[in-house]
Amino acid sequence: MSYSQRVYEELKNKSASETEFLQAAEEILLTIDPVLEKHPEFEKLGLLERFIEPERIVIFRVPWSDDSGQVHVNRGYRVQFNSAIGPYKGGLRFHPSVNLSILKFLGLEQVLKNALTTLAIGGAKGGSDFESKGRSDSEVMRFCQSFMTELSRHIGADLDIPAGDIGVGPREIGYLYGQYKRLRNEFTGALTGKGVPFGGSLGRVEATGYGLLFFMEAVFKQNSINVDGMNVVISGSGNVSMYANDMATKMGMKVVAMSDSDGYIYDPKGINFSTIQEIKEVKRLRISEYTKYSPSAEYYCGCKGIWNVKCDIALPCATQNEIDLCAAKKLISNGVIAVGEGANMPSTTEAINEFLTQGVFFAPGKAANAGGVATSALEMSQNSMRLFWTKEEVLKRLKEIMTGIHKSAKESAIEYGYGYNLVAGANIAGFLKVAEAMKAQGLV
Ligand code: NDP
Ligand code: 2IT
Repeated sequence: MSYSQRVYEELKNKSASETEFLQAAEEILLTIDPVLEKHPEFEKLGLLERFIEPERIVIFRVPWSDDSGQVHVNRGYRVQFNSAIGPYKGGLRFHPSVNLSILKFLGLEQVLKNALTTLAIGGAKGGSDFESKGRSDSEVMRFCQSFMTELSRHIGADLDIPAGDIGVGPREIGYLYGQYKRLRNEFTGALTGKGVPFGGSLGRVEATGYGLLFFMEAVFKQNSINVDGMNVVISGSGNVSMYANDMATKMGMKVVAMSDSDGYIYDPKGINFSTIQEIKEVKRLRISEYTKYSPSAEYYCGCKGIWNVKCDIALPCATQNEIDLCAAKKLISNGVIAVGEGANMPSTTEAINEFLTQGVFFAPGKAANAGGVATSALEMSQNSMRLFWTKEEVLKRLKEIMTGIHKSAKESAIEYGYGYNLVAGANIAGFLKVAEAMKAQGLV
């Protein structure tokens, strides 16, 4: 049994119920064998065992009261996964599905993703099983204040810097930051994704969606694909999806379908970014509202059906495991040529294997969606310098970073015998950087 297989078997015994975490760990462990063969010393150093074990996990109670005075209790988490190459960095997710398995998978992916950005950031993830849908702004504020009252003991500008993820956008980051500042009595960059007037970076709100398209542009260029007029399907309609739509449209593609967790819209004329922004970001309504703005749009119940829509390019930007084998097969039979993951682990293992064996160009999330955290790191730099860069400056750096990630994933894949396999390449490039840092820092 190889070193990676042994470590995976041990992990399965130890964490049997953590299915998402096991899924993410398996994908990484099973692609880095050629690296482990080249570095036999890693086994004696227990490098893999340490790599897949979070450095620290904090779990805490979050009590808050709703507008009627009723008390609710949610569970809060922060998984500080790895600090070998920089302070812990990664988003907070507020969604009823949140549990330790999901946050550990997200934390592990974040470690490699952050390494790929080339910036000095370790990996973390956190959040709560809180559902903000249907809650008033003051309820969300009280929840955020309670959450931060505990979290503030564990984070800091040089220690751990949370940001947004599902259910945590500029509104939540604003409330979280206000409470952090009040408790710590200091104005430091302990969160990213802040509002621009109080230390946020221009371009951060667009960064993940734009970054995904910059990454895909590198994939298209590499493979001489002309995307002009091509049809794109984007799942979700939140932060990542919305700005993916904006940049895909700006690059000459046509976004024909988008979704939320209730259903999806199809518009053969192309889905208008500003309308989606108005519905989702400003009014916080459901995607079905879109049909009121566009007579050519149709709404269908059930979010999974979106993968039946014929497209050239699919950009899953909602949540984990939204593309299963059946959806992958449907996309392929409808002629999809490229899949770019804006979400974290939106394709199941079986779906990824299907894309790779059928010759679909596949961009894995930890590489393709790294633009958000990379721009968060640019926000940290600006906060430390107490300077602001222009949006042009930030987007220029973002594009360079995304092109660089594509290059290093491609080169690592080729060097270790995988050909143009960006899944293996991203895992190898990210892992090598973290592993070398861990090795140099001794047994910690
Ligand atoms: P948002 O909360 O802004 O939007 C999430 C979108 O996905 C909504 O349309 C939501 O629909 C839908 N969604 C959420 N959960 C589910 C579910 N279980 N089933 C179906 N649809 C669902 O989140 P983001 O856009 O920030 O994040 C989307 C994905 O991108 C996540 O995987 C996240 O981890 C990843 N990501 C985010 C980054 C960022 O900077 N924000 C950076 C890198 C990756 P509804 O409104 O109905 O809940
Ligand atoms: O998954 C992710 O990379 C994010 N949610 C962004 C994290 C960040 O720190 O900006």
